[in-house]
Amino acid sequence: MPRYSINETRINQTMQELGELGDSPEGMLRVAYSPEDITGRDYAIKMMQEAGLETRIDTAGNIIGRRSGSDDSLPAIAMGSHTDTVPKGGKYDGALGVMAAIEVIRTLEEQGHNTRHPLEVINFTNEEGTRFHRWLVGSRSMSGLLEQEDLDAVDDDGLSLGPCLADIGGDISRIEEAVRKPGELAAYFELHIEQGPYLDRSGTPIGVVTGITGRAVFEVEIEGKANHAGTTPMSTRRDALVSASKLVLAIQKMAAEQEICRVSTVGSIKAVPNAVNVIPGSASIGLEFRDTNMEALAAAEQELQRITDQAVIDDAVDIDVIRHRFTTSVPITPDMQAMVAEAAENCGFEWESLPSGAGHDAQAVANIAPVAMIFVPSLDGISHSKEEYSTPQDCANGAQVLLELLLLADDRF
Ligand code: HGY
Ligand code: MN
Ligand code: MN
Repeated sequence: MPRYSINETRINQTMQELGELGDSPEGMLRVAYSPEDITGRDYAIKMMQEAGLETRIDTAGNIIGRRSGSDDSLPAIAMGSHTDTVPKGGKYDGALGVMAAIEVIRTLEEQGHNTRHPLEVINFTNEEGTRFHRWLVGSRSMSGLLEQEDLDAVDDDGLSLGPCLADIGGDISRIEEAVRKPGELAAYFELHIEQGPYLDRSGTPIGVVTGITGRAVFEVEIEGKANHAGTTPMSTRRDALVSASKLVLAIQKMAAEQEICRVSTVGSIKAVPNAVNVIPGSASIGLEFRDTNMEALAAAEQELQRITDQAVIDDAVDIDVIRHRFTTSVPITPDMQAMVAEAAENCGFEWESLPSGAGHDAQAVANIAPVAMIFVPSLDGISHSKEEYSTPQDCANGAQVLLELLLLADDRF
């Protein structure tokens, strides 16, 4: 039996309320640093303060709510996730981890339970990385993993990160002040929807995450020759979009058929001048590879270079491969996995172990603290879409296990 019970109605009410902020008929629009993102951030701050947390925003824009423990000389145990979404995303990705962490604090307050460790609820900024093609920006800032390219990044409209950070209370000129050293946090726990099909298919309510995937992001820019669509003979064309399209299929085959890495995705494609009567003079594709094995990602990068070199010869185009970012995969240690499993069992839930195909803030925080992740099912495995859904019961189950995990860690660390 769990020591305390979270309030199922309340956690689902806060999920409902947060889900209305930045919502649209096409899905959630809380893209990092946008006005919609700010509405979600303001709501999270309000909920943290109502739970009695002392809130602050660090120079990277991360929102941190803190609750004293009986021994404040101990490092804090942190829980959290992110409230920013992908464009037209879902209501549960990230949001559940932040709202559940707040629900845990509210339950401890109601029960008058004072933990030994101070506790922190963290809402990390820009986990998704849509706007500047750099993800986990808040959690990497806190974990000392930010790179110069992150600071120099500009969005598709040429806007830089600095002013966006200022909009949400951060300060790029002092961003290094957000860094926390190993030892400052005793542990970090993240509840998250699975975003894949396995728990939903098996009917298992709780996932014990064994590791978080690595990821390699690239942009490929192709230069051909713009020309008249009606008068240019097929044999003399240097069509950048045809070349890009062949690369799209070859990149999909790298995972689907050659099994070089677990998954490969081309998520964006652009043609210039994007006019039906002009042969595209240039084109670009945005792509990513994922695998828990970093050697597989290295092999995927090699194959990408090979097929683009071949395209230069076959299609008489010029090609530039831009390497945006490699994120290292992170194993969850066996003892942290065992503690999540024990928390699930104490709550009376079946659980199963599985890796995360999605990236998470926990994989950055692992650089400075022990981490563990709890998954709950995603209906039909759908995520990063307005169809994303987890049942109220699954949301409550996850929050319940998060509370139990926190109490186990407070006793033992
Ligand atoms: O893209 C991901 O894996 C995560 O949802 N940001
Ligand atoms: Mn997420
Ligand atoms: Mn996501």
